[in-house]
Amino acid sequence: MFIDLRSDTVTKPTPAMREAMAKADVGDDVYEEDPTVNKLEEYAADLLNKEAALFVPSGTMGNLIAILTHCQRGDEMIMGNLAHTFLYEAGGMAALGGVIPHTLPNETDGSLCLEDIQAAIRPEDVHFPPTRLIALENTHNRCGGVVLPRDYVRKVAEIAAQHHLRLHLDGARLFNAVVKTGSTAAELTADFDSVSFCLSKGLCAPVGSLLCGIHEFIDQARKIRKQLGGGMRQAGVLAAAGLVGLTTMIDRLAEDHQRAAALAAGLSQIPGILIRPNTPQTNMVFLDMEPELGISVETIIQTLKRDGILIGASGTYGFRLVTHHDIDDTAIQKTISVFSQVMKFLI
Ligand code: TLP
Repeated sequence: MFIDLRSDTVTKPTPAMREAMAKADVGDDVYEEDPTVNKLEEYAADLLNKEAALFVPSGTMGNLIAILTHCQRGDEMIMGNLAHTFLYEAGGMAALGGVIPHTLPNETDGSLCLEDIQAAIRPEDVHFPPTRLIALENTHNRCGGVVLPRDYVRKVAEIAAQHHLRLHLDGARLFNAVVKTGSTAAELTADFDSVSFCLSKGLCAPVGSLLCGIHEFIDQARKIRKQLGGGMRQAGVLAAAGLVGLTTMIDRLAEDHQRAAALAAGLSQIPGILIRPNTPQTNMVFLDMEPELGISVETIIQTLKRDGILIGASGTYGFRLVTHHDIDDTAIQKTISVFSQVMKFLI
């Protein structure tokens, strides 16, 4: 059995989820007749204090549907150069929506400089694509699983409102931000026109995300989900697991955060290893090797794998280790000790 720290996406459904899946009431969700999906959507909308929600197969599809719903072909959206939607969603916004990503450099805290945002908004001019949307991410994955400050979000929302732009949140790990800050999901998402969040990461459900917003937005989003082939039929078996995740697994994320802190503390003692500044805040540990060691990331990944530990690469000299439900204290201690031996051996 591997200690799999590559991502929290690797979590398996819990016994309670499997039981709920087996017992789920189902119907045809394209007809909006799946009672369990309807229950999940209502629960999610209430939790975020939004009018409505839509169950979608993945975080990637949630973000894509949001973009396609807010934007027309040729529109521009403002986002971070380290945003998941820009880096890791296969360019869906451009490939399928003809939407142009206008990227701005992400600061280390996951934010975009407010002046940069102001400057990126296009004035009305025949030469320019219209700016339609700003997208933020919370927690911010590539910036280290960091939490976006609420007062910052408020300021971005003010800019968006001044310019009649829509504001979308990729909240794949929104509940990690909830647990970290002690704010409610509704508070953290109040300023956004649309929010997507994932059930299949730290919350352990096998599949699915929710896209939330006003009724009119969700009605259009439902049509676009159908266009993309994301209309599911007896999806209640999946929604049932999602409901278990949302009702019982949120508080538990605090354990992942504690273990990430313990992991970072242990790894920081290893010569040649540098934990990225201001991290970990939630369940992700990002670290770099001192470049002068001349050790390749792949060598470390393969050596650790031989010892039963899976981690991911991040950049030329770096790694990402993500804690989750299947990582206990013993796994943390073993990872620190094996990593330390491997580094000693290679230096
Ligand atoms: N992120 C995955 C990989 O794609 C990198 C991971 O292992 O972290 N938004 C954010 C912020 C994400 O981190 C992810 C998944 C998604 C969206 C997409 O979710 P899925 O995988 O459900 O399409």
